[in-house]
Amino acid sequence: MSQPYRIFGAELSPYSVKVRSYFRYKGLRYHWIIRSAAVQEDYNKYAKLPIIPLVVTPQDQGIQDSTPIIEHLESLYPEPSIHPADPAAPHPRKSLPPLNIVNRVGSDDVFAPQTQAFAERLETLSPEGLIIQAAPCGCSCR
Ligand SMILES: N[C@@H](CCC(=O)N[C@@H](CS)C(=O)NCC(=O)O)C(=O)O
Repeated sequence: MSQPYRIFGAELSPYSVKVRSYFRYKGLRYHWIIRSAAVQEDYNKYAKLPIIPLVVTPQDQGIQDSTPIIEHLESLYPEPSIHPADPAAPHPRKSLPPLNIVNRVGSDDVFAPQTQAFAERLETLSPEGLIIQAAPCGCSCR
């Protein structure tokens, strides 16, 4: 069996959580590594930009920028699709207005949820196509 992916990220980084949501949704094996001084040397081996998330593939390649990361993985693992079966389905934000939920990966429609814990819970549920991002994270998101 191949090595799991590695995700260098942080709990309060919305882009990191977005990518981790994707891995959970796809059922892909990964190790979640909190970026810290202790792992900086390893992080530096793969990161071209000083940002998280950083995904390291089983082939030992670093990938950055959450949307390209997800697009790359989606080309490798098309099922289950992240795209709703019915493109005309009502946008989930309409039914959950207090939260900031996007139903397509790569949207920049991201804004503060009521609480991080609630977002985490919903993220765990991860219904089809839902990617939940929590912001602001306190770090410098680009
Ligand atoms: N476009 C990037 C943005 C990534 C980004 O802004 N990451 C922030 C954390 S949310 C970051 O690493 N900022 C620099 C830092 O915290 O040192 C993506 O989608 O992955």
